[in-house]
Amino acid sequence: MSEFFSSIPKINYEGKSSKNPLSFKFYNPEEVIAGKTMKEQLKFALSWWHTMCGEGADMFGRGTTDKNWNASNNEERSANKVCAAFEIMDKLGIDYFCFHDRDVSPDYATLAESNEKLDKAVDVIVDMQKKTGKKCLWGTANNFSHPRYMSGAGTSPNADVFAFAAAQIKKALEVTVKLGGNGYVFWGGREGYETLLNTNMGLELDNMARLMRLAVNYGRSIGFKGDFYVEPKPKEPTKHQYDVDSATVIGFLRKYGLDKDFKLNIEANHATLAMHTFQHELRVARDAGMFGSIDANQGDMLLGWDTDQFPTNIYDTTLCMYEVLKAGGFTNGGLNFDSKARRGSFELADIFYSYIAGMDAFALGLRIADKLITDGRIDDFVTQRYASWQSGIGADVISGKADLAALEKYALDKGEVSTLTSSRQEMLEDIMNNIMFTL
Ligand code: XLS
Ligand code: CA
Ligand code: CA
Repeated sequence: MSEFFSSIPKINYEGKSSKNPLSFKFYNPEEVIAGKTMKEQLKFALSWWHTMCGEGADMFGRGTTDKNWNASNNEERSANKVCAAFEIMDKLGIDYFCFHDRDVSPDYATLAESNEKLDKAVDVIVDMQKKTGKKCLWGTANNFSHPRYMSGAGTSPNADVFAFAAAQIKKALEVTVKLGGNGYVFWGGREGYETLLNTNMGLELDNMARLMRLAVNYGRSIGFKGDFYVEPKPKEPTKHQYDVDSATVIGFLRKYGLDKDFKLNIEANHATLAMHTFQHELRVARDAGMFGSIDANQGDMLLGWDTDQFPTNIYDTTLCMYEVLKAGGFTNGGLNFDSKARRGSFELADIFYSYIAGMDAFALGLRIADKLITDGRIDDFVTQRYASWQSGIGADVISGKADLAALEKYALDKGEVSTLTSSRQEMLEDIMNNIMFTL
């Protein structure tokens, strides 16, 4: 197999004092943090679309990076892409990957031909998996790029479009199972609307749930035992996307009885677009018992779109890993880099610098999150802040013993709330900084 990145060596952990840009400063795969190796805690995955396909095009200009992988036609490109992806994973020590069907192999003239060519590319992946032991984190179908999906896939007004989406999902599920994937993602790229003047919202939502139920039934029938995920996102490309945020998605899944099969795949930048913090979205999922997987990237607070930048913000990675540790860690899910190097970072070596930055940012976040938890000051503060629910009237409310009349009597007898305590936000932020910067 030819090497695509001959100037890049295997990336090793060299510790925080290293000045070698092609080394990890904080990610030490075999080091145990919070009871598991960093590799097991973080479960890093390469995303096929941005890493292997994204050439840096935006609406004002074409791509700046060549991702043709020395191929002379589409089939060869798909096969070479597999080799390049496995070389990246090998050099960075990444064990997992995730993909859309059309990242692995593009659309051809007919669905039958697309399926046939996809099978060929998947065979190359299977072969590489056998040689390397790399695993599939999740698969998905691209039900948003083809013009037929202009008004959605599962929520299209056109039943033929729904049928094509279903066919693509069936095939993507088969491929995911073949690759041993433990996850299957629904991201509702165009599942939403631009104006209610032309939209039957009730029917569209019912149909989306129908499509998901069909996917669950078929997936289970072919031996898929992993988790289905919904990835919330509020906008872009559609003005109003149905899967706005975690809370909305959880309500949807419960309404349609899909909550036993589905969990959430939370993306940092989508949280930003939904006007939430990344931690908020993770907490909502965790509290509902539906935390599944993570698309790790960051947005830009000054830009209102999905910039998919490699994560370097340590506050975000820390609070993310705090939620992951509190959720008991990943099970079927993991942490994939739904991120791309900036358009100006156009050299192939930038793929490595980007992943190193992202992996180190999450490794550092994991280290600090573990310290936040073992330090205990923040958790103790929260426990203390809610202490009034442990006994007396608080405990009576929780047990259901206190009705409205009992609460009224309690309030009348007391005359006024006796002790209000400060929320101490600034003190807690200072504790967090203290823990972060004395690591
Ligand atoms: C796009 C989404 C997409 C999903 C998978 O905004 O993040 O990349 O992760 O379809
Ligand atoms: Ca994503
Ligand atoms: Ca994204």
